[in-house]
Amino acid sequence: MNLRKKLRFYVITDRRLRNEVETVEAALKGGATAIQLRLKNASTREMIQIGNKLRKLTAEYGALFFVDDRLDVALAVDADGVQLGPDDMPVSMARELAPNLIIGASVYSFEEALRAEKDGADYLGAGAVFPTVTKKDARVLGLDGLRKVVKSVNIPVVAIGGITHENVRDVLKTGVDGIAVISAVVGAPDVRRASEELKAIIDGFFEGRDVS
Ligand code: TZP
Ligand code: MG
Repeated sequence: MNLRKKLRFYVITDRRLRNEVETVEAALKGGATAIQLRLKNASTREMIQIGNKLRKLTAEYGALFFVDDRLDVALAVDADGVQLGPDDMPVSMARELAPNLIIGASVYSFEEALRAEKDGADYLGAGAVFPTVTKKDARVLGLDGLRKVVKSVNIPVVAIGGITHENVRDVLKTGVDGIAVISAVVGAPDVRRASEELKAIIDGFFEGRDVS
């Protein structure tokens, strides 16, 4: 499995915008290569129920499946990986408990990026690239900050935060391996179509056919 390639187009759920299962099915039809269940303030039982459904769907489409914050839920639903931020279980501990899971670290600064790589993360979710209403407390890295992170680590980097169809090419030019989005896809009137359009830009860029 080529992790860098599988991280190219990463869609994260947000029930403030749309139901998880409906979102994920449409995003997968539109070409998402990775999906993350991000569910704040839900019961563990509900996370597992939804996680099982998303695991089945992502397997059908050959996409990776990650669970945000919760190693226990990731293991319970047989996800491919878990996404851990600065307030979650430390990466090194998760690695010991779940040696076969892909571990993504959410980083909001250059220093956090270096530390997460040293701690053994498999990839970084780095952001916020641009200010975003989806996660108001996220520090803004900017394109220059993102470029610096990409240059300084050897593990794959997925950019997140305020990425849209309009600015995605600028983000890709920093050298990231993938793009993670919530609003641009989950908040779009037609999730499948928004996914297809974003996927075409991303694939076009990586295949050297960027027309902008
Ligand atoms: N982490 C950093 S920014 C962000 C997360 C979860 C929100 C991304 O959402 P959007 O709507 O694509 O800006
Ligand atoms: Mg988190």
